Amino acid sequence: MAQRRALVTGVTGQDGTYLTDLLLAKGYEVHGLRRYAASAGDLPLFRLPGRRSVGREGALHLHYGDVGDAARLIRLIEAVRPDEIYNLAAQSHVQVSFDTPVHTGDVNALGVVRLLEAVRTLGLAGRTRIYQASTSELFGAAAEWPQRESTPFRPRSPYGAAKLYGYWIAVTYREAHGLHVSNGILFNHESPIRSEAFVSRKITRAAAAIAVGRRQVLRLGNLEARRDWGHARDYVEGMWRMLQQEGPGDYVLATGEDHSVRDFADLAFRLAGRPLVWRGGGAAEEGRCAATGEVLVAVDPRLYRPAEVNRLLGDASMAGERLGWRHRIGFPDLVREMVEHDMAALRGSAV
Ligand code: GDR
Repeated sequence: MAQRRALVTGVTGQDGTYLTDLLLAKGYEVHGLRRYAASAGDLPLFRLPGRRSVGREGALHLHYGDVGDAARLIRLIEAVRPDEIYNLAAQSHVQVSFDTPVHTGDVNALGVVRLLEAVRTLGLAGRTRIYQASTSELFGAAAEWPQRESTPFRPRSPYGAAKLYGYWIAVTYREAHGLHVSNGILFNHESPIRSEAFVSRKITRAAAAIAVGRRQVLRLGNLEARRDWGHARDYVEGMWRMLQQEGPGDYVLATGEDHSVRDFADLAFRLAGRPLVWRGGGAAEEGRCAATGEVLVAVDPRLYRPAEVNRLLGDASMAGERLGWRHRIGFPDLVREMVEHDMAALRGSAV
């Protein structure tokens, strides 16, 4: 079989990195779309712990561009003629979307239709399969747990509202123009290369820094929020499986377990050797060092969101039945891997 070609937008992000590693390891030629930034360093792929694609760097091609630029997308897709496109480019931060709603809509909503329109215009509907990065934020305030493909969407942020458009325009292009486009409705997925802008890595980095005496306090927002946290390595495997199906579809990927932000902090600090005891409640809540009583975690109400998504919990049984997908890495192993990585990095034995 001829070598398969994939185009990955958002190639420098956490998921773009894990997915590129997976695709290269499977023998794909991978084309990555990245935005130009004068200060951008090395591709995160080259620093990925446990990388499987060593020796296949020659099959990776990077292209500058942006899903905001329709002409660029058309030229690039025409040149690459990919078998598979993974649209991972996004303004991915929910809180930031409240401050940048128009930009978030431009990238997360209109970016999707620019890409789909490029594939359609180029007459590649019969050739190119597309993965659209949809999200559990579509469920937002839905009052049904666990959430599955049939749960009504009720987004609660400019991020979620923009992703809702992305979801439906993908379905529309499938039904109207016959594109093989699938939505992955992914619940939160983390890893040692997650940005600190997200609560998981913010916690593990801080727990490690506090444990080695380089920092004193971690400030968090809502400790009660509950999420279904999995590992990004498992989730990119699910993305790939969606595009190996004869027909397109929409699939939830989740672990089926939820934990609070407090649970995450509790476990991370325990693994870092500084177990916490919790005192107070709401904005006065504190996580104190069980041994010394020092305050290690404090609540900062400025980190509360204008509208919060209180609880997300997914049911991935459809992905289990149709894709043979199941998460392998559970919550304790995820948190352990992240804390161990951050402790090792701080001790100078960086991975
Ligand atoms: P989320 O992830 O919004 O679920 O979106 P994030 O880790 O940012 O927040 C999870 C929950 O933690 C609460 N929280 C804090 N969050 C951050 N970032 N920083 C804090 O200090 C903090 N304290 C408490 C939040 O209020 C929230 O309830 C992620 C993104 O990757 C999206 O792109 C993706 O679509 C979804 O996951 C699935």
